[in-house]
Amino acid sequence: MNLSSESIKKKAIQLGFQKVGIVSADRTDKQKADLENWLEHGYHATMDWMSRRMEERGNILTYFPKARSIIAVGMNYYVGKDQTDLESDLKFSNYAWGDDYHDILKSGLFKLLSWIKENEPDVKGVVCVDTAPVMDKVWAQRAGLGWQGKHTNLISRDYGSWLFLGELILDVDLEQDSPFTEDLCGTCTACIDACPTHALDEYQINAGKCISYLTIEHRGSFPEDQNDLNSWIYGCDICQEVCPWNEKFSQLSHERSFLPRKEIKNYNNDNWVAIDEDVYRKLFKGSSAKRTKFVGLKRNIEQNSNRIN
Ligand code: B12
Ligand code: SF4
Ligand code: SF4
Repeated sequence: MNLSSESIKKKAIQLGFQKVGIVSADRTDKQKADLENWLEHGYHATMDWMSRRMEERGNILTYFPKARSIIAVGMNYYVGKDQTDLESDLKFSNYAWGDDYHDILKSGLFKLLSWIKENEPDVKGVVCVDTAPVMDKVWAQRAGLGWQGKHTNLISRDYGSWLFLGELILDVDLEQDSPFTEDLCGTCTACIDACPTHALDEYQINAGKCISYLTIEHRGSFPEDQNDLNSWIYGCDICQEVCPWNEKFSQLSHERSFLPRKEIKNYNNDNWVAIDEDVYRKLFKGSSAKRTKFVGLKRNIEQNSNRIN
C-alpha cells in the first residue's frame, strides 16, 4: 500500500469527519459474547434484524472475509440547540433534525474510498454506516475514538457523544492506532438515573424499555407497561443530554445539514397533531426520521396527547 495511515486520516478529516482511527480487522470474541448474551436476554425486543445476522455482527470476517483494516470515523452532529429551542411541547431527537446522516457519512466514506483507489486501484472496500451488520461502537473504540459510556453510546473526550459513527473496511494492511482503553464514566450514573423508563443498567440497555426503540423501531400499539413516551415523538436524547461529557465538551458541528428543518423547529402542538401523510412525506424527504413511517409518527403523537394542551 503506497498510502500511509496518516495521509488517509488527513483526507478523512478534509472530507468532513472529526474523528478517525485505523484498526486491524481482528476477531471480536468478547463483544460477540456480549451481543449473544444481550440477545438471549431478549433486550433487542422486536428487532429481529439484530439476531438474524448475529454471526456477521459478532465477527467482521464473516461479513467481509477479506477484511484487513478498518477505518473508523465519527461525525459531530451537535448544532448548539436543544429541545427548548423547539416550539412544541413534543420532543424530537436531535439526531434526526436535519438530513439523513446515513447519506452524509456514506457519501464521505465513498469519497475516501475513491481517493484511496486513485492511488491503489486494486483495493477493495466496504462502506458501513449503522445499517450494515457491523458493531459501529466496538470498532470506534478499538480505533481509539472513545469509550462506550454507561448509556452504551460511544463518547469521545473532545466532542462528547453527539457523534455519528461509520467505517470503511479495506482488504489491505495499514498502520494501526491504539484502542481507547480508559473508561471515563468513573462513578457517574447521571444517564442511568435520568432515564425515565429505567432502560439502562451499567453499560447495557434493555431496548424494549427505551423510548428511542419504542418511537422508532416498535410497530403497532405499545405494551401497557411501556406506553409512556415522556413527550418524545421520535427518538430520545435524555441519557446524552445529562451526560457531563456532553455538557462540557460538545462542540458546534460545521455540517449545516444537521440543523433542524424549519418545521421541526417551528411546529406547535396543533401542527403535529394535524400532520397528514402528504405533509409528512414532504417534511421528512431525505430524513432518517422516515424510519418510523407516517403511521408510527402519528401513533407517537397520539400517545403523547396527555402531554399537550
Ligand atoms: C440496535 C441499535 C439501537 C437500539 C439499541 C441500542 C443499543 N445500545 O444497542 C435502539 C433502538 C434502542 C437504539 C437507540 C439509539 N441509538 Co442506536 N443503534 C443500534 C445499532 C444498529 C446496533 C447497536 C448494537 O450492536 N447493539 C447491540 C448491543 C449488544 O450493543 P451495545 O449496547 O453497544 O452493547 C455493548 C455493551 O452492552 C457492552 N457491555 C456489556 N456488558 C458490559 C460491561 C461493561 C463493564 C462494559 C464496559 C461494556 C459492556 O457489550 C456490548 C457489545 O459491545 C447501532 C449501529 C451499529 N450498526 O452498530 C446504532 C447506534 C448505536 N445508535 C446510535 C444512536 C445515535 C442512537 C440514539 C442516540 C438515537 C436517539 N437519539 O434516539 C439512541 C441511543 C439509545 C441508547 N442509550 O443506546 C449511534 C450511536 C453513536 C454513538 N456515539 O455511540 C449508532 C452507532 C448508529 C451510528 N452509526 O451512528 N439504537
Ligand atoms: S434514549 Fe431515553 S429511554 Fe433510551 S436509554 Fe436513553 S434516556 Fe432511556
Ligand atoms: S452520564 Fe455519566 S455514566 Fe452516563 S455515560 Fe455520561 S459520564 Fe458515563
